Amino acid sequence: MQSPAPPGFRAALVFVSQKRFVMKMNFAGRELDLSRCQVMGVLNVTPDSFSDGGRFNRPDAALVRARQMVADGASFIDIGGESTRPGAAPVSVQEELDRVCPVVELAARELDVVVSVDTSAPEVMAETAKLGAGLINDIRALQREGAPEVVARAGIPVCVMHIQGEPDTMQDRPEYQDVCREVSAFLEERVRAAGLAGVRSDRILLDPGFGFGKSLDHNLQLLASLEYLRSLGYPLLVGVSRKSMLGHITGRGVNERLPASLAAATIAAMKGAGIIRVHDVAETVDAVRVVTAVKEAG
Ligand code: 8Y4
Repeated sequence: MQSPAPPGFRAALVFVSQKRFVMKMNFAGRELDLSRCQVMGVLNVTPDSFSDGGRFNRPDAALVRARQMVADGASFIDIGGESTRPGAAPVSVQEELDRVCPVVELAARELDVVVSVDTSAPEVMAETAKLGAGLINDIRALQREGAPEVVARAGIPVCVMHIQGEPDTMQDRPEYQDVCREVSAFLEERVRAAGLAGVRSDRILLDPGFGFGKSLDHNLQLLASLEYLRSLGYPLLVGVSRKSMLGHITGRGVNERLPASLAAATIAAMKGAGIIRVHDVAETVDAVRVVTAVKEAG
């Protein structure tokens, strides 16, 4: 059975039959239907990401990787210049701009894809929006001073992700009374802040933030209850690819987690995620196509 149309998304909901609706969102001129699950490829542009032996300069090497992900079926490329791994050195805004901007500009100009920018810095949001970015992906949920206003002015969608604490210490002792309710309440509060700054409600995506201040049990409860978060009325973005929750379940190292990642992506797609953020685009696109085919038969 198809789920009922979520509330709060009236403008962009188009019913195509009694049973089915499409949830369209406009990303800097590219319209995508998020009622069919889309795949977002991860493109890190931290200095260790492209040791290319001098064959390409760094932005060109990143573009080669991005082009392959588009050929593999990605609708989004998520470009990030800040490592959020615990213990990673903080990155200055200027350094982040220097890493991210050349790749955003190239990808937006050269590729048929929505360029997403993984950043919490309002300066990076503003600059990359000018260069053609179609989505801001903020793991800190627009909590930096001025971020909601910048996103409102840029006029592009934003993904608001739940995080408990700061990346450096978030995994020390994550604690919740009721993780689903608390994640949901946090996201609703951040949606409210975005709305007060002028961000339109048809430009908001939500993300439970798997692994961001959560134990294995917290992550599992959230994935099991993804429909509950969807009932807030916004499309969901989900990132589980290769994450340590999958390592805890399977006992596998980070480079042996593709089957587990595909299982988790399949579950998220079945439970209504609009976008899945992954490292392995081609494989995930196949998994998601199976989910979409089954949904459209039902
Ligand atoms: C191996 C490699 C294992 C990387 C884990 C990881 C999310 C996100 C990240 C997410 C949204 C990551 C930027 C963490 N995760 N953005 N970003 N949602 N919206 N770790 O879940 O991939 S980085």
